[in-house]
This record gives sequence, C-alpha cells and structure tokens, in this order.
Amino acid sequence: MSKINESPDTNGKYGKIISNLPQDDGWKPVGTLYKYQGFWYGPSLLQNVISAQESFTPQPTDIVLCSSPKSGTAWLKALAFSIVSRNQVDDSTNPLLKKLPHEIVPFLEIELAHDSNNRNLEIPFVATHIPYSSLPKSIIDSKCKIIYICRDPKDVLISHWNFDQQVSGIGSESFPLEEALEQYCKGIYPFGPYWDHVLGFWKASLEFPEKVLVIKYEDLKTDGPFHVKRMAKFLGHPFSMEEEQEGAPEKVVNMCSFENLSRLEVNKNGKYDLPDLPTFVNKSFFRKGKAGDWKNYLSDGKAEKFDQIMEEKFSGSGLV
Ligand code: PAP
Repeated sequence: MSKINESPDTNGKYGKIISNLPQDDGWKPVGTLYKYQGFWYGPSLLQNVISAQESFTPQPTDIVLCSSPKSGTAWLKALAFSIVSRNQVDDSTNPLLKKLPHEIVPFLEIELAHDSNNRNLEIPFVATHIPYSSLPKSIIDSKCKIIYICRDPKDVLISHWNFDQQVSGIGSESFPLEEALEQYCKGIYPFGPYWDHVLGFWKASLEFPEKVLVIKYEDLKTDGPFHVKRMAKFLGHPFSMEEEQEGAPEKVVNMCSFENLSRLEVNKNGKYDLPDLPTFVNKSFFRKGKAGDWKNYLSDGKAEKFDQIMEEKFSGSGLV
C-alpha cells in the first residue's frame, strides 16, 4: 500500500534529510518521490520509515511479513495469521470473517511508525513494505522470523497501476500504462526498484534460511497446501500428521482464498481508515487475485521487453 497524492511536506522532523534527497515526479498518482537508501518513497511515508528505523522495537515472538506493494501482502497476512492461530480460532470465529487482513496485521511504516505498541500485542505479526536493507536494526538483530512474498513483476505493475489510479482518482488519461511501465523499468515508484526489493530478501533467505523465507504468489496459487505447510514448519507451527490427514492445510488455503475473502461482506463493503491516509474501500485490495492478468494489459512485445529487463536484473541470483 502506498500513500496517494502527497504534497511534498518537507517541514516535518525529517524535512531536512528528505529535501536533500534525489527526487522524481513521474509516478503521478503519488506526486514527488524521494530516493532514500536506494528506494523511492513519498515524503510522509518516508518520514514514517525513518521514524520506524529509529524507534521500532519488535516483540521477541513477532513474525514480520514483508512484501513490495501489490505482491500479495493481504493474502500473506491472512495465511500466516490462520496458520499460527489455527488452534485458537475455527472456521466460524476466524477474525478474517469480520476484518480486512490489513486491520488484523498492522504496517510497521503506518500504524507502528511512531509507536511500536500501537497494536494488539496478542497478535504476533507486523507487516511492512520496507526493503530488507532498510528494515529497523531491531528486527534484523532479533530472532523474529521474516516471510517475504514476491510476484511476477508484470502482475505487480498492473495491480499497482490499477490501485493507485483508483485511490488517487488520477485516471489512465493522465497516467497511461505506458508511463507506469516506463517508471517501473526505471524502478521509480513507491518502494521501487522491484528487483532490488526482491533481491534483498532473496539473498537474506539464502544467507539466513532459518530467519527469512521467500514465498512466490504463483506457487501459492498452484500448490497452496504445500506452501502453507512450508510456512507452518518455518514458523515453528508444523502441521501434525493428524492435522494433515484431516485436511487442516487445505482449510487454511480455502479460508484465505481470493474467492472466499473477496465475497465477505467486510471486504465487499467495508472501509479501512488510517491516520494521515485517504480512506480505502476494502474491495480495492481484492481486484482480481489472478496470476497472469498482465496478459489483458501488455502486448507480447512490451511484456518481452519488460521480462528482458527483469531477467538482466535477476541474473546470477538463482531466482527465476
Ligand atoms: P497492498 O500492497 O496494498 O497491501 P497486496 O495485498 O500486496 O496490496 O496486493 C494486492 C493484490 O493481491 C491484488 O492483486 P490484483 O490487483 O492483481 O487483483 C489482490 O487482488 C490480490 N489478492 C488479495 N487477496 C488475495 C488472495 N486471498 N489470494 C490471491 N490474491 C489476492
């Protein structure tokens, strides 16, 4: 999620730092973006990121759910929450039935930016779009587990472009897909560049496999139960043989599926209010939920060019 239509307010606590950073106005729905520690942010979100870096302290048992925007954050929140709380809630009492996943798991750079405890401390999850290299040191130095979700960058672009248009009211006439694509290829949009975002977590997962797990959106689509079991094991909450025989992993997958969550009243008609942000309608977080929707937007030629750029950026990393 990113802030929309921000005016460059550089008078805040970190105004001086921010006003000296490289700037770009090309991601029109947000306005001016600033490059900080290699990644791009709108100014007030950036103030929150710096504040979180300075002051955030996790609970020792926290699990940190990370992603680049529009990569499947809400889905990851729903899955991880359902895995860990499966013995406390059932199919009729799961809070996901009444709340947007974003309301259950707060964002580090939004709700928790200035107060680490501005949350229900019984829920051991924190989410963030902050890249690995800019995460608060308190998280890196902790024993907190990190799960990162990534997605085909073409689908991320399409999801991001649609979401920002809808929330900002800046339509495709003012911000055509070609412009968004160009910005994506340059890496200049909120929390971009995508490749550096993914590579940061990917490399960390290779170096610290017991701390960082990378999950792909497309893998969850093709074999949800397998990857739910992987996540459960990684988080120290493995499914028992008995649970597997009873289909508990499949139950988690079904509860968190796009089809199930998007048909719930809260996600069809609810609203999500946050300090300093426009009110979001919950359904904007559930657009299509498909792998490969980019095919409805990008010509083969454009997709190929985009793929080439991504392949170059990811080459040698082992990540396909
Ligand atoms: P955020 O960065 O604003 O938090 P995030 O949840 O990461 O957004 O991504 C939203 C995308 O995930 C949307 O993709 P789309 O635009 O291509 O449709 C949304 O539909 C999709 N999504 C949300 N929930 C699910 C789910 N349960 N299963 C699969 N995809 C989902």
